[in-house]
Amino acid sequence: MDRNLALELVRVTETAALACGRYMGRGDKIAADQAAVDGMRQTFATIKIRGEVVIGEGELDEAPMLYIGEKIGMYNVDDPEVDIAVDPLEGTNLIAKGLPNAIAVMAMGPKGTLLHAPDTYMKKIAVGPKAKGCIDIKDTVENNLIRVADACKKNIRDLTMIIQDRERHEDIIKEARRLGCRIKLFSDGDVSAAIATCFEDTGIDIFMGTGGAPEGVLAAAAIKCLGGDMQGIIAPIYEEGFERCEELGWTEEKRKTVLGLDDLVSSDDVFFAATGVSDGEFLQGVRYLEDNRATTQSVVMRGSTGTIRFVDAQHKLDKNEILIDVL
Ligand code: VTB
Ligand code: MG
Ligand code: MG
Repeated sequence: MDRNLALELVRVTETAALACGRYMGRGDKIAADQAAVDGMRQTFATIKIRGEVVIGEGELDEAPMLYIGEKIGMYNVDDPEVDIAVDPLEGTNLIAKGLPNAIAVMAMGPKGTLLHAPDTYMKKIAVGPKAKGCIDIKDTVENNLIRVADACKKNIRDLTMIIQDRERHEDIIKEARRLGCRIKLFSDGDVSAAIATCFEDTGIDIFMGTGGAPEGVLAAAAIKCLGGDMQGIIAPIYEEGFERCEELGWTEEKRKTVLGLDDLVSSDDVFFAATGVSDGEFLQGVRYLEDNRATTQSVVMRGSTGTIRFVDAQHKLDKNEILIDVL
């Protein structure tokens, strides 16, 4: 895939972020999400790809745009065939309440390389490059923390775990506390939490817990580019999740499989892009300025070369056709 697609993808997440950033703190997560979807979809239409959404906003009947199976891009015969994973607004509750870490996010890989994860939950563990090869999702919290601490040349009490504040994580949290590990609880948004393990200045060493399976594939794309490590297990919680799994062929037997980084994202030639909507662990949120301007901060990554770019942009909202339309 052409390396210059990286900049095209930044435009996609920037537009989504600019569109939904307006909804910060307004208590309307549905309107915020819709704005992000509209912004993202319009920008996709300008990109030279033959894309198929494999991780999207849902099935066609529940999501009219960016639904799973939707064909997106300019679709010229010479354009590369790609899998697309999107979450136009990851953290709809966060933006509705004006809380940190909401992002607009997407990943792209050659056709057939992004896991078609069912729309249910995934048990996950992730670490940064230093602890690559040291995680085992089937092993105890204690053994994982011992190995990660070792790899990071730290004591467990110097490690920081990030984990979503949910009752389902009670056992992990209890165990991490018993071992003296520092813990950062977050309310929503586990894509940015998982990726934060790979940026040293976040101070976060390990991510554990059960969150969205689609979010797991998005995080894996970034972690692959950043040289970190991740494992997942498809783990429905509610009845409907179990039903969805059966429908999609994720039988009880298949759900026992430990999905490694290469199962989640099978090609190195993967792209990942995210733009901050609210301020977060590694991205600043959207700012709206005087004179119809706004700023965004994004990160774009390319797996094949391992290049990570942070892109600070200033946008003139009344000069860009798509922005005029979605804002
Ligand atoms: C997860 C997580 C997401 O919502 O899907 C979570 O991956 C849902 O968990 O990042 P609950 O059902 O316990 O709320 C997010 O946090 C935000 O979409
Ligand atoms: Mg979403
Ligand atoms: Mg989400």
